[in-house]
Amino acid sequence: MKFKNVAFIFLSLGLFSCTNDSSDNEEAIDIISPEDPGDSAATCTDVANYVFKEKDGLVKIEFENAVFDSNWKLKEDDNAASGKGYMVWEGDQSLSQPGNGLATYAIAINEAGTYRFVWRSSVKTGTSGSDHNDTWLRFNDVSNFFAQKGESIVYPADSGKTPNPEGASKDGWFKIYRSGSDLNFKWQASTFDNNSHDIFVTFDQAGTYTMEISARSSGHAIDEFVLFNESISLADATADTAVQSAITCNN
Ligand SMILES: [Ca+2]
Repeated sequence: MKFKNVAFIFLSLGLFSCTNDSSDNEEAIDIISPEDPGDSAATCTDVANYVFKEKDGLVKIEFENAVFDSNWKLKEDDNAASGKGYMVWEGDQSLSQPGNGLATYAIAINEAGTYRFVWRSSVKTGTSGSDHNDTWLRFNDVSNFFAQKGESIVYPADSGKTPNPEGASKDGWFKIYRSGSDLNFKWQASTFDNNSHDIFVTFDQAGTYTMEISARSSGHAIDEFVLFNESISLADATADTAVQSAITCNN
């Protein structure tokens, strides 16, 4: 009974604190999160207002948690996909022109630094691992968006930085591909044709940044993605047990 009473006191203090915050700031922040359901009466219901919160050097987001063009289709036919399912582009291919089928994610970074980007994707059209295997990605408001393999560092074409990768790149966008004959969902994000470079983003200060994706290959299916800093391994960041980022509302 004593423990229950103590818990009740803390809960009460927490609610009192939230109430004060709300009255001090008209833009009260609503929270939904698997680990912190927050006030059940104030959840973020409009995906257009989602802001994903980095915690302990990790951002982990279900790809389907964004506003999409109607040619991006939500599919629930693959049990290997997490969350509500995965998105697959069923519109025209846009192999040389990024910006079609655009979707954005607002990401709140608390711990500045360089984060590696990886997504979990699959090939849903054809039987080749080198076709229908890529989508465009851009971070246009960060201090650095680059790809690296050993000593080799490349920047998106038209970003004002060089060198640029071999293969498609334009207007600050990288073509992000997966490779290999295994077409099922797996964690991989590479750019630079036939010379797979890993993808990195540097956030030089805390703040909310915009990640953009746009359609390139039809049949490329994406389930989720992560951004993680040097404090976390790729294995830990992409583990099923890694917690999805908490979501707040931007209004
Ligand atoms: Ca998903």
